[in-house]
Amino acid sequence: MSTVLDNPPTISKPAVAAEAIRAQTDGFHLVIDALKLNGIDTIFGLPGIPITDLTRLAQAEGMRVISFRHEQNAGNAAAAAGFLTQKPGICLTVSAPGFLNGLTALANATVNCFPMILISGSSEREIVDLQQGDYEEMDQLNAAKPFCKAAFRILHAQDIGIGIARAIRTALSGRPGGVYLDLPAKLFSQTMDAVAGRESLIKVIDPAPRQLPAPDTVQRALQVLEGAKRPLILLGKGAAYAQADDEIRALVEKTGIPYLPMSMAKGLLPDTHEQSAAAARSYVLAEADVVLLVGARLNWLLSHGKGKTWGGPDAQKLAKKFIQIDISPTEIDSNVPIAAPLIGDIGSCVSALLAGIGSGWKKPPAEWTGAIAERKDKNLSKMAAMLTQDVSPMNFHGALGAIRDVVRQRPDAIVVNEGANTLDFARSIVDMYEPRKRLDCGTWGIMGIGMGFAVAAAVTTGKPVIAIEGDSAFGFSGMEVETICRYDLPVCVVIFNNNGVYKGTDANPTGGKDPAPTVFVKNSRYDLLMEAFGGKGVVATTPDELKRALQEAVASGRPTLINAVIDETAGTESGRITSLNPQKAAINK
Ligand code: ADP
Ligand code: TPW
Repeated sequence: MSTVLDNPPTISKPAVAAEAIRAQTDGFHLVIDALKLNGIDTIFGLPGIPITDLTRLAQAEGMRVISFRHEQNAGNAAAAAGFLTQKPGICLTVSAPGFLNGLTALANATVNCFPMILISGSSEREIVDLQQGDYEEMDQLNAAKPFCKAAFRILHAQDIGIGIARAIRTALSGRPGGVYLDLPAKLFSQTMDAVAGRESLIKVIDPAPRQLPAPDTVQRALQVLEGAKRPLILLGKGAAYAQADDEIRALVEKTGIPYLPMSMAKGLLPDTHEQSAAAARSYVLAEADVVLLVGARLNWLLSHGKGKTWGGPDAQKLAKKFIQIDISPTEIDSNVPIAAPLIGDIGSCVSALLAGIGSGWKKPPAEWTGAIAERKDKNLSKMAAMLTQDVSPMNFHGALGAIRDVVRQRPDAIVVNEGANTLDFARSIVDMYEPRKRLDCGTWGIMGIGMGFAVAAAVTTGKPVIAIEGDSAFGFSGMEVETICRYDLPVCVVIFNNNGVYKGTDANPTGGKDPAPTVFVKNSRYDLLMEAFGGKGVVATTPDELKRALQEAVASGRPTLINAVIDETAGTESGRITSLNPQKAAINK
């Protein structure tokens, strides 16, 4: 427990006898102590009035304070740290504009079910509420509410313990998500008796309590699974978050059921596992008769559980049945009827299924697993030929083939991935071998997570990070290469430089001087950006150059940026979601 006396003010003469001073604490120290008491040791943020001293004191008190160049990146780092550690990631910002910059990340964390707390300083409530024009005036509490699980404000130093406890419990319990915590400037300088202050803090007991599924729901799920002729297990990022890695692996292997990982669930079992159906994705989604969803929502990423992807417009008539494990009961039936909901935490639900399965489980028919294996083999050998293409400028396959080889050599490395084509191709080409090693644009398909996620991955794990970035995607958070250099993080950014958003080939239809809206400066030297801050910059024009530069970067652990020159005609508009583009759809009609 620290007190203001740990950082003693200048004591005026005549000197006051030490014993006569009743130790006091203040809002600054109480916030730091409350976080530390709950095992939170890192703050991602950006200093300024009124939280500058909070960042200084947090560092002085032994916390890791990672200071960013833009709050959205600090917020994304907090979200990724939350996903990786099961502790709410903390993002600390100044009022109004700083808060708003962080809010996108808070909303994104909530949408992705990552636990995070956005803590923002705020201006004088009396002035804000009367709209009298304070410095950085804004009603932040109400602005935050629609974008997170809950928003709280602390007005009194003695409530800091309660406020932080409520924020932590809300972020972590049930479906994890974002919480906003509003700390008015005046709170920080409030003082109180140090002993009373210490006693006011709360160590949150069991913030994410296990939630056991009801036994009858387990039986129902097992019955549905037993009746399957063509079963499939679908693992989502909820399964990765839950850290029930052994149980999930046991469920897959004991049942012998083929499985499909969503992008951030890759590596829960190694992508090279013989039961992985990833290389036969379209086939298994269309043909499976029973699908067990583990921490995955039937949202747009899974075509809402219906339509062509799932076997045609008559999917319902095909009597496809879903079993869904989720902590959130209202997720059930959100898109299609769920035959067997299993509500609880993934660890408990999967353990209950395993207990019910016992040892005499009948493996799925060989007809089903054989048909999958056949398609897999065909697709994998087709892919293998594409991955070894050695053309210059590179295409996506050639470049990703090189990265795939390096990740195979360093399965402990964390891959961060964003872009359109760069995301879609990397997701299917770069195999992952360990749980929670892949972080990407997630549920929103948001651009801008790259450098924030990369910093968080490096800071929380100390492992090498490989950020595979479209050139457009990188631009959203690119200034954080300075942050990566400043903290000397083992991050290698690989930019797939094809001169624009999606591709680099568009022309201005009027023939005017302005470039087309999707086009960037041709042949940009992103590598020099990294060199500007003391990191290493490399230009790679062939898969071999890329592979060697990446191997070197990972081995050195030094900040590196590889400018991978990609053919500007490669890829497609919007990657794999061209169908969602209204203009294109209209033209194609
Ligand atoms: P993906 O995008 O990989 O398909 P989603 O983000 O759509 O995954 O789904 C994750 C789901 O996992 C959410 O519905 C969330 O409620 C659920 N979830 C998160 N953590 C847990 C947990 N510990 N136990 C059970 N369900 C969880
Ligand atoms: C916050 C829209 C989706 S993908 C993308 C944009 C701008 C960039 C695609 O180009 P990139 O990738 O990164 O060069 P590639 O591999 O195809 O060459 N603003 C936000 N989020 C999204 N998703 C967009 C805009 C978008």
